[in-house]
Formats: sequence, structure tokens, C-alpha cells
Amino acid sequence: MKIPKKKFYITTPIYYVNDVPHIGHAYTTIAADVTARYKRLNNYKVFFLTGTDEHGQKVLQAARELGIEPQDHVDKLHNRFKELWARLNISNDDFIRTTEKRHQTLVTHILQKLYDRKEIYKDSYEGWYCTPDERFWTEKDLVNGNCPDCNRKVEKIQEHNYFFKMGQHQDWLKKYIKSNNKFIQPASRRNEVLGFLEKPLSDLCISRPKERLPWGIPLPFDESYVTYVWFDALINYISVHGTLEKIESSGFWPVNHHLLGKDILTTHAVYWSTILKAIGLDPPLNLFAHGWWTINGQKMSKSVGNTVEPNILVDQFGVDAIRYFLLREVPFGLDGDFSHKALIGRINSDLANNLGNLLNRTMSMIKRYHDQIIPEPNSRAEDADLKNEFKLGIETVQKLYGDLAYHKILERIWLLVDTTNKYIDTNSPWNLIKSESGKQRLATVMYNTAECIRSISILIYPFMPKSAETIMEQLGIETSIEEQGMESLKTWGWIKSGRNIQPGLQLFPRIEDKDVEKILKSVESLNNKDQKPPMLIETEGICDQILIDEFMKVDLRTGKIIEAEKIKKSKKLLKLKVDIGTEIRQVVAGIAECYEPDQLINRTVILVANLKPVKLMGIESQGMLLAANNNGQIVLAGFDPIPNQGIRVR
Ligand code: ME8
Repeated sequence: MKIPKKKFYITTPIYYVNDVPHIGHAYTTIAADVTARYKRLNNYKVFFLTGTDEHGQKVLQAARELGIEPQDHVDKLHNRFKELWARLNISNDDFIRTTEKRHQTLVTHILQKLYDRKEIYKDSYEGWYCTPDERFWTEKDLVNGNCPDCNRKVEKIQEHNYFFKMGQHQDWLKKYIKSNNKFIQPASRRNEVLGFLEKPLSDLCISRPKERLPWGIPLPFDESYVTYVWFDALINYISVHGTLEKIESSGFWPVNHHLLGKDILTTHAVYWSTILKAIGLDPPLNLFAHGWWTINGQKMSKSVGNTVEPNILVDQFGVDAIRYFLLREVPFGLDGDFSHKALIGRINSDLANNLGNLLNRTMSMIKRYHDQIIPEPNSRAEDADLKNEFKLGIETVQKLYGDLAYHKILERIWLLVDTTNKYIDTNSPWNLIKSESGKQRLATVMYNTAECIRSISILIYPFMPKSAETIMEQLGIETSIEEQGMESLKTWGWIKSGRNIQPGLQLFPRIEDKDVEKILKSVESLNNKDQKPPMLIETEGICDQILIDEFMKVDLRTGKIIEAEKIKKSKKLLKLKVDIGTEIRQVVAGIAECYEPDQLINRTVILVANLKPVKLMGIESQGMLLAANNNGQIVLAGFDPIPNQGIRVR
């Protein structure tokens, strides 16, 4: 009989869809991916969830500024996260969006259930409201009259709202935290939450009047309100599993780890745990609040223009180097300062010199001494110390996963890399080859080295999946890493003799000193380049390759501008009429800062003719003009000589 797999559930926060994804978001998501992959190696059935938080004031405001519907706005924006996760090799099992029906249905159901059970009530409320954070504060919470979280101005608001009876769960929550050491990690953060719970816990305002904020999930019992964005967002962790009944029977609740940054620990530890208590679900088994990445000691922010863009890092250094660096450099739970120099240092020392060099020298020795074939060991009893070192190392790594101590796990794995390099040096295969008795020993040494490298490759797989797979390919092993699993490390000697190895390219090429300055200048300037708000960002690198038929789906036509006028209240947009031979198209183009309407009449342009129409500032746009953004100067694409209208451009 097949034994059902044990289940394991891990999540990241759902990120605000409006933000441009940066290394902070990548950090949490990579950390969750590492644990998800590790658990799969241990034969667990894993559910790994990430997604986007799509309601709230900021999304509405941004969509209004662009003159588009908020739903169209989020439909576009969430892809930036999805695309980045694919690029970073994130193995999430689902991606939830709070504007999806499956999510909204459960939020509505929970609200109605709590309302029917009188856990939600209406009251008049006066408080200080921070619009960017979408949070109410009391007078005593304010710091110098500003929001205690973001230090921005707050407004005094008085209105009727709905409240969730959170305060009644305070004693239960305190007791729960105190009696479950691992519920909140690290311990310092746990103490902070306990400190917060020393003050009386007020009830949670869970509504916003629709007239002030129409973009949210309507309250089922009062349509003139929408749900507070945090009450809505937290439910994502269970809405992904369907109804409350399905969640209980799914085997994925309680969640094993909610990974999050320290910024959102209170909302998870206090709001989320008490909401779960009220609806009768168990609290999460663990909330891990990691530290904060800064850049030169400063908070990353679009307005300062200092966010570190993961795509630029990947273009320059490769995915696995980034994954490795983020988790190796700073203990999970502590703050860290990002520096490209430190990243290059780690690539050169840990990846190129230690691991890369171990693989290269082993491959070249097996090639030279054993015709590229993993030899049969002369004795399977020798080298007990080496085998013991690996056994201990693997056991320690397994224990360290319990506390998500990623940097220690990597440190411990690299001790095994050092052990293997030392084993080679001590045995000096280059001397063993010189005598007949030496050759006997050589076979054992090369076999054991290959097995060490296989073990290391499995251990690094959660952190650097592509590199681990490449190592397996070079060792000539076809069985996938997940199939080999941690189980295959229990006894020494899984690797079979007689396999043909496939030496390949260097895994981690060294970054030469002479190139460092150039690389640093290039990544730093790309990062700082005119960091623009969403939708106006240009991709700097060449996009992924596509096939010709994918390109041919874009219908590009020549067209002549026959009318052009400014749009009231818009600095950027012009309304154009473009003749494309068979019809006249109305196009709203963001070129007003670079072209006067009169200049455009009779100009021949290239129009994307099969783009779904959208509304910009309430005006329908039936196509898009091709243009280049030359350091902020928009230049329309054109022809010389000028062709007729309506011709297809390829
Ligand atoms: O808070 N260093 O979304 P968010 C480390 N939608 N981690 C960072 C970071 C940094 N500088 N910046 C961001 C929200 N993060 C809500 C969550 S969950 C139900 C709703 C990571 O887009 C870190 O995980 O502001 C942090 O908690 C999260 O991004 C905040 O993402």
C-alpha cells in the first residue's frame, strides 16, 4: 500500500501589486522556496503559496492617475511578480490574487459568519488615519503627530465603521504565544509581540466607507462599505484552499511557516491569529519574521531611487549566485545592508574558488586518470572519517532547517566542501597515479570524491537548484535530485561506478579584479537609472527569446495622424486620430511632453493595431504608437521614405 505523503504548507506575504519587486520581496520568496524544495527532498507533499495584494487606496490612486480601471491596472501589474518568480526559479504551487473570485468568496463568507455570530459590530469611530498605510491610529500611538509606522502626516477622521471583536482574544493569544516557543521566531520578535500585548488590545476596524474607498471587497451585510485591506489580504492563506470545510480536510492547515518581514509581524501575530481563533481554525505553527535589507544603511525606496532590481542582478551574476548570496550573507532574522561588492566577494570565494574549483578538479582528474568513468572503489570500508564527517554534516543541516537558519546551513555545507577539497589534497591523486599500489587507492579516492560531490549537490539544491542539476549532469546522473532525495544520503555509496561523467563549463566563473570596477559601475548605474513609477519602466536588458509566430501575433500598421489635440487635465496625454487605410483609429498617446499637436498632423507612425482597447483618462484608446524613450525624450518611430497608410510592418 502506498503511504500517503506528509503535508507541508509554507507561504510568503502577498506583495502589494503596485510596488516594483525588489530584493526585499525576492528575499522572502527565495527563503520560502528553499524550505519548500528541502521538504520535497524529504518526500513531503508541499504547498508553497505566494501572490499579490491588489485592493486598497494606493492601487486605486495609481489607476486613477493613469486613467484606467483598477482591475485592468492590477491585471497588468501582478505579472511583474509572476515573471520575476519564474526568473528566480521559484517553485510556488499556486499564486493567489486578492481580486480573484475564489478569494473574494471566502472573505465574504467569513465576514458574514462573524457578523451573524456577533463578532462584528458597527460603531462610530474617531481616529487618526494614515492614508498611505491605510491604518487608523489613536492619539497616543502617534509619534510627533505623525504615523508611527511611516512617519507621514495623518488625518483626523470621524466616521461609522464595522469592528471585529479582536480585544476579547487578548488573553488567549498571550497564553498561546507564551506556551508555544516556536510560534513566533526569532525570539526577540516574539518578545516584541508580547510587549505589544501588554497594552489593552482594541477591536479591529475592518471596514472603509465605499464613498472614500470604492476599491475593495464589499461587506456582505452592508454594501456601502468595503473590507479593510488587511482583513481581506490575510485570508489569502486559506482562501487558496477553498471553503472552510475544504481547508480542514486538505491536510495543509495549520500552515507550517508564514515567512514575512518584521514590518508585518503584528498584523500576522495579532490580527491573523485572532481572526483564525474567531472562525475556529488553529493558529499557524510558525511565523518567522526576518530582518530588513537596506542599501548603504538607507531604506530602499522608489523615490530615493535606490531599490536593487533583482532582474539586473540576475542578468549580471546569474540566478543561483543571487539566491546563495541573499541567504548566506545575513542571518535570517537580522537586518543586513546590501552591497554589490560583498556579492562579488562571495561569488569569487565561496562559489568559484571553493565549490566551483572542487567540481572542476574532480572532473578533470576522473577524466585524466579513469577515462571519464567513475571508478569502482577498491575498498568500501576505507575513509571512515570522511564518511562520518558527511553523516554529521547532513544531520546538522537537517536540524538547522527546523529554525530556518539558512546562513548556518550554508556555512555547514561549505565545511563539507572544504572537507572534500582537503580529502583530495591529503590523498594527492596526482601522486597516487604514479605507482600500482597508489592506483588501487586512487580508485577509492575518486569514487568517494564523486559521492561527496553528489551529496553536496543534493544539499545545495534547495538554494541553487540549477547549479545542483548541472553538477548531477556532469556526474552523469540521470535520476532527478528530488527522486534521489535526502533518503539517498543515509548510506554512503549511492553513486554507481562505471558511469560516464560529462565535464562541462565552469559552474561559477571567477570575476576578475580588473572587471570588478566596470561591473560595479554598470549595475549601480542600471539600478539608479531613472526609477520610474509602474507602467513607465523600460526593460533595460533584452527580453526572453520568442518564436516568430509569437511576434507575428502583433499587428503593426502604418498610419497617418490626421487629428491631434491635448487632453484636459493631463500633462502627458494627447488624443489622436490615426488613419490606417481601412479605418480611422482614436489613440491616446503619452507624448504630450515631447510633441505639440500641430507638429503631428500628417505624420506617418507605426500603430499596434490589434491591442485590446483601453480607457485612459476616460477616453478610449484603440491602439498604441511605437516610440523610443531616449532618456525621457519620447521619439516616435517613423520611416524614410514614407509609405502609404495601412501597410503591415514586420
Ligand atoms: O506588506 N527587506 O506587502 P509588501 C526585506 N501586502 N524584506 C522586504 C523588504 C526589505 N527591504 N521590503 C519588502 C505587504 N520586503 C502586504 C502583505 S500579507 C497578508 C500582506 C518583503 O509588498 C518582506 O517580506 O509591502 C515584507 O514583509 C514584505 O516584502 C512586504 O511586502
